[in-house]
Amino acid sequence: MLTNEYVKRVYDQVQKRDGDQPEFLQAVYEVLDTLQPVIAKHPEYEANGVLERLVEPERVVKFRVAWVDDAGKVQVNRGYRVQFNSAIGPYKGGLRFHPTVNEGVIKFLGFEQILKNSLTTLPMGGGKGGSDFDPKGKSDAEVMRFCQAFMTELSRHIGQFTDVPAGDINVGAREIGYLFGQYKRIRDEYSGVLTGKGLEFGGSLARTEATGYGLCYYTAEALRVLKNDSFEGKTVVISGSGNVAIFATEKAQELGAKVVTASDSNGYVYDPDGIKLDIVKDIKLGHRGRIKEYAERVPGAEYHEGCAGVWTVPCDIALPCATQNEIDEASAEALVKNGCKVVCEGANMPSTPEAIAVYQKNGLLYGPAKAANAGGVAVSGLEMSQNSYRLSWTFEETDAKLKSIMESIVAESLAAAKEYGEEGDLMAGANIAGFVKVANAMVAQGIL
Ligand code: NDP
Ligand code: 2IT
Repeated sequence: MLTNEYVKRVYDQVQKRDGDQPEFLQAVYEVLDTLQPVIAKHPEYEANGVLERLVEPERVVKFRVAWVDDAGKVQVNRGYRVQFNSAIGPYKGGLRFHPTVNEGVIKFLGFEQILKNSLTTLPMGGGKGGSDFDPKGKSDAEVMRFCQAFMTELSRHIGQFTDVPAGDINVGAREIGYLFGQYKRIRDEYSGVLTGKGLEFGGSLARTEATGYGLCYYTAEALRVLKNDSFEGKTVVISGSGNVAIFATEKAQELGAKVVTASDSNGYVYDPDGIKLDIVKDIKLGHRGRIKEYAERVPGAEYHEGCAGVWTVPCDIALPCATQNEIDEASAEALVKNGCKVVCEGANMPSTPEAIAVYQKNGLLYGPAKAANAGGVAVSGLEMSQNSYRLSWTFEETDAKLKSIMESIVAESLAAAKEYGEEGDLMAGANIAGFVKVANAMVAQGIL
């Protein structure tokens, strides 16, 4: 609950200005709520207007993306880039292509990204972008023309020292390749302006795996420190079957867990013997198929329509890796009832505030997205370093750096939580640790 007068005032203002952006309000409320002890202890933040500046993006770019489909028809989409905060580095964050994208969704993602990037300890500010373009059912040529049209405008606003986009939902290696090619053509410049690039043109080893692997490194470390436990022998429910879900499944299996589910926006599969990841990869990475196909190919596996049902599958650990607000109060209660003790978030803001309240009430180990999924952007930061050095590190070297960053995020979060009287609270700790660094940089740089 918001009790601090300054925090309340800032939130009221956000509500007045952005009342039509529910996801953004949700992200801001959670952060402001947990920052209250910090604000009370540091009057310099109010004196320097840090919070009212933090919740207002430095710049929002919104643009028309016109392209021609395979039938020769003109299509028009909306493009966005929210350059939220550059206090500790160039704007950095992914691009999402999905029909649900609007300004409020991009703003919630950009706001979360500020604190997430700060937690990685790498010099990256916060940004996010995307479009309401839906790549489902589009040909490669259509996706390419869309990406070229999108980058033609975006290229005016980004650059290796100003703003470095990457992937997110429906933006993977294919899209990053087309976007990179168009940037290079327009600017006549070969630079690390995007991360998640192909290995042949400046990409980093382990970036593809980074978010999913990082999520498991974070979860394993939190389990070790807080519960003296591990993934070994645990049953894990994972939602989604995209980039994050696939590599979270791979690492959880490697760490000795049995992952029993995979899902997409249509439904979920349950495999009591453990998900065969080569089949999921063949379906999703091989031919962009639907997860339903898994149950047609694997004897003993079941397919269920409706993606929310995945949270009714009994498990020890749940790793939501699909999208925002995918776990509501009822799903959280189903998880608890069936014995789940740990929820760590691969997706951005996958739990509603009511779901988080259920985790807290029942003493679950809860690892919030901005900490638990920071591995993707962390290795993006490492990709930027390698591009600057004009060299590339081995998979092992990059993966070891990722693991150590994820472990340090757990430690930093717990230390911050303890300092402000919230011992063991990974959510408050992540928000506080991420915020303090950004806030101090904002104060030091003057009123901007
Ligand atoms: P992908 O596009 O690779 O996969 C997304 C998966 O989530 C698909 O299985 C998709 O199903 C499912 N999904 C998407 N939207 C919905 C929806 N509205 N309801 C139900 N299921 C849905 O994306 P990523 O794996 O990269 O991203 C997954 C999550 O992780 C997102 O929240 C993203 O913001 C977050 N994230 C990603 C990072 C990265 O490096 N890629 C880094 C940090 C966080 P379908 O195919 O049916 O749409
Ligand atoms: O939400 C995220 O952190 C991402 N989609 C990755 C961003 C990045 O710049 O790698």
